[in-house]
Amino acid sequence: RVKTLPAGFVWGGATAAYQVEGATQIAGKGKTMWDDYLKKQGRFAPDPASDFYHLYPEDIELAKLYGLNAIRLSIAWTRIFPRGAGKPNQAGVAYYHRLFKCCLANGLTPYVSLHHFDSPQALFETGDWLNRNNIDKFVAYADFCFKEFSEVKNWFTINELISLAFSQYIQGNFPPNHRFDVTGAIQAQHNELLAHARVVNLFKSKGYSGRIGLIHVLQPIYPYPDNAANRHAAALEDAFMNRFLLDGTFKGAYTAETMALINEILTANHAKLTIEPGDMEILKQAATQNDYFGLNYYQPTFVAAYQGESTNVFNGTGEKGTSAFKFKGVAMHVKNPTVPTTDWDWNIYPKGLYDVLKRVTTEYPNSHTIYITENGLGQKEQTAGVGQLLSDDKRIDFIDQHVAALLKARTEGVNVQGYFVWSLQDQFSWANGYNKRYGLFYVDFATQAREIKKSALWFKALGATLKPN
Ligand code: BGP
Repeated sequence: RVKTLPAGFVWGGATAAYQVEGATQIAGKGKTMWDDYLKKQGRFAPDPASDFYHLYPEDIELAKLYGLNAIRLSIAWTRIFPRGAGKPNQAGVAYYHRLFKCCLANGLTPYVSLHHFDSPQALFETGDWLNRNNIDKFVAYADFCFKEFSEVKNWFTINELISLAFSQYIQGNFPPNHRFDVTGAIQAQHNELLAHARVVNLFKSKGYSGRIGLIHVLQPIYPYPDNAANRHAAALEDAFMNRFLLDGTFKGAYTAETMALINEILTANHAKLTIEPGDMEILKQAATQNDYFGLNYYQPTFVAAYQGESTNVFNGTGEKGTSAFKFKGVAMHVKNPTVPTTDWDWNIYPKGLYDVLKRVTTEYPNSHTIYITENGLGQKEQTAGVGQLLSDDKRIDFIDQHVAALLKARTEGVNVQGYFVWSLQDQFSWANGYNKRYGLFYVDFATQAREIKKSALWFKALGATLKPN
């Protein structure tokens, strides 16, 4: 399908600190909200992950060798401020300087997030994003990073605001594991938006050099079958999963139509959202100041109307067909039999990427410059053996179809400037553990040996078509 990439296109691989670094107990690092939780859960541990803390030179070398020109990284807040605030930990600061230096020396532009699901345990205990004092701490941490890491020119505040809010308070598969705590989920969305907006406003008012934005995962919600009741259910779920955050980010206001849908959900669930005086001014000020927009896309959801009690079953093991989701007064997820799914019941639907790109461009002009900051296929894989190439044709097909969809949107005027595959190398998955692999490079987690997958060769071949702008 895809034969060439546009001149100047950003062609990268994505990582997140906690999912790749390992080394969670060394060099003064503080605990995140995951350390004690994963220990107690006993399913899998955050160490060694992909031991990127030590092996980053090798992974960056591979990325360069296989045609990438950019890399998504995140800074672990607790390497810099072990308890979220206070005195910076110099060993952590030095580590990220070394890491960024290595990226730049190898021709990989670092795109760096400040928060990728890894809130400090000390702040998590006081309410995480639900405690507004923690927003002040995030702003101080961001300011420190902007000043300290001036070699970074591309920043993102928070990764996937909805995934945190939804997984923590609705689905219950991230700590603190609340289920259908609708008040928690909507308040977390609003507070995360505030945190993002305050950091953008600070970045601009202090005149830091470089670009700043945030990352949303967009999940188009389609009625299935298509009828009036299901269309309304789709509008409700869309408001909760996408529209509230897009409005807050790029309009700096929740429109009356959005709030009508949100209020319908809040009423059905006896929930409430608190907006304090001054909040909307902060969002408004930031809405026109985002330099770019990181868009993650994996899959759409097909929904039907649902008025019964809320229930959900999360497929965290890759046993096809085990997931279920029903949200009172919102929608239930249904299977569209014409759409293939992964073993984790994720719909494979490249047109959804085209649809969300068209949507944001039409409805949110302030999202003017877009990067696909995550997209990829998770599956179980086994080593092909020494000197052998691991065949991952399904992944190649998946990426190929999605890059084709984004290039189609681009020819129709959507300003997409780059694509980061999730993920650069295999890493563990937050709620699924080590057997859901996404990488261009296979990681043997026992020996930490890297192996080349066929998708890396495909990536390299396309990277070779890149001409500078
Ligand atoms: C996104 C996250 C990533 C990554 C990815 C794949 O939501 O930003 O950190 O984990 O999804 O999801 P999963 O690991 O659940 O398959």
